[in-house]
Amino acid sequence: MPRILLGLGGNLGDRASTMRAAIAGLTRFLNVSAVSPVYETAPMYLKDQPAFLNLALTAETDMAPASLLAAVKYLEQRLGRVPGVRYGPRPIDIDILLFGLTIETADDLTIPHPRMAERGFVLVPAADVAGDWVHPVLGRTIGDMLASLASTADVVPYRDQALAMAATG
Ligand code: PH2
Ligand code: MG
Ligand code: MG
Repeated sequence: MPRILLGLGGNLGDRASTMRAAIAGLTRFLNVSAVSPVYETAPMYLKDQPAFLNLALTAETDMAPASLLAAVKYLEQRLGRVPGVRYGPRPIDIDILLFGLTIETADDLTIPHPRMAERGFVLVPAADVAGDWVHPVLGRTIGDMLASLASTADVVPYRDQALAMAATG
């Protein structure tokens, strides 16, 4: 089965319980194989908003990328996400980062995720669960991309790991 890497983030509401509910929701249609620790991260791009919680997970699925995207969008909505400004605050964001060796460029879905290589909040947790995974476009591992970041000082382990991880059992 194809292996996928997802990035989760959120900065509105009860961030840890939303993260936990998101993991639980994903396990209903994906075979989740590894969940990273949770990190508290400074907002990128739009800096004047609350701090995020971020994590990454790997899973296996037979779904097609477009079906996976639809399922993930539905889950985001169910967890309270409403349309908002780009890069702005949201209770939950679930991004498809890598999908096996798939390279896809559609209007609503680009795989690999086009901005993952510049994001500490993506690469730090992703390296915990998929450090050796080679990005099919850049030809570099996640660990290697992480090592190229200027700083990851604003990505720190969240104080209460148990809160978010309880869902994975
Ligand atoms: N998501 C964004 C924009 N900025 N910053 C952090 N720290 N974490 C995020 O998940 C995040 C962000 C848009 O998806
Ligand atoms: Mg995103
Ligand atoms: Mg998204």
